Amino acid sequence: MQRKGTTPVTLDLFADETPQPAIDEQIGPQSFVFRGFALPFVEQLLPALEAILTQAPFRNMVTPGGYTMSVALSSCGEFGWTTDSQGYKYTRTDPQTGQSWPEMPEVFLALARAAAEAAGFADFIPDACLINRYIPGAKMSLHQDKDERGYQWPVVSVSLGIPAMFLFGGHARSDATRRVPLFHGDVVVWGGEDRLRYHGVMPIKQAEHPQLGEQRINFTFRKAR
Ligand code: MD6
Ligand code: FE
Repeated sequence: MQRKGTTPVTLDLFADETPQPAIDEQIGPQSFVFRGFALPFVEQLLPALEAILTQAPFRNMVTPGGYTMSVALSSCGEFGWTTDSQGYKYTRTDPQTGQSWPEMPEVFLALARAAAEAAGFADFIPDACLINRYIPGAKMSLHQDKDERGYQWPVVSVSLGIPAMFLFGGHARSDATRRVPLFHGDVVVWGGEDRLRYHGVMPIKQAEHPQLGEQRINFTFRKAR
């Protein structure tokens, strides 16, 4: 599927980076990578993110298995995703402060809605946005996003900052994975029959982004309830 207004491949001969593939990809029957889709929103996303983080700072949570995640997490929206020794769950309040999670900014909603629509899921209204910070070396093991109450809505994942190699697998952990490089501004949407596919992120390589420095920020929007 080619989105209207898709950027053609351009080679900037003056850029010192390897040119990034600017081509949208379909990575499953109901899964898409939209290159640079978030770029028009970035100028508004970053200050909104800063405001969220003053209320709900990044923290490294502990999984039920007792392992401290290398990815630091925060959340905004009606529900936030947390993990502790008891398990994974969505909560209305931040366990660290006892306060409600910060409200989801309009620009976050607008971006998630537009990306879901481009993937064929009209009228997506996420009630949870998980915010992840990856520093070089951080990774996310293969997993399914399955703590939501239903799976009729997609997951919308926005990448900002330094690049990552996203792994997109099948319905069994042992299924082959496809490697999808993700760059600043890219958005991945998976839903419908692909909603429960295993996915993960390979260890982040050392790099520096002009706006975000040595980090990758990822937003994943879901409908938790
Ligand atoms: C990504 N993140 O960072 C994809 N899932 O590109 C995830 O799949 C994810 O970062 C659950 C919890 C945190 C995550
Ligand atoms: Fe996930």
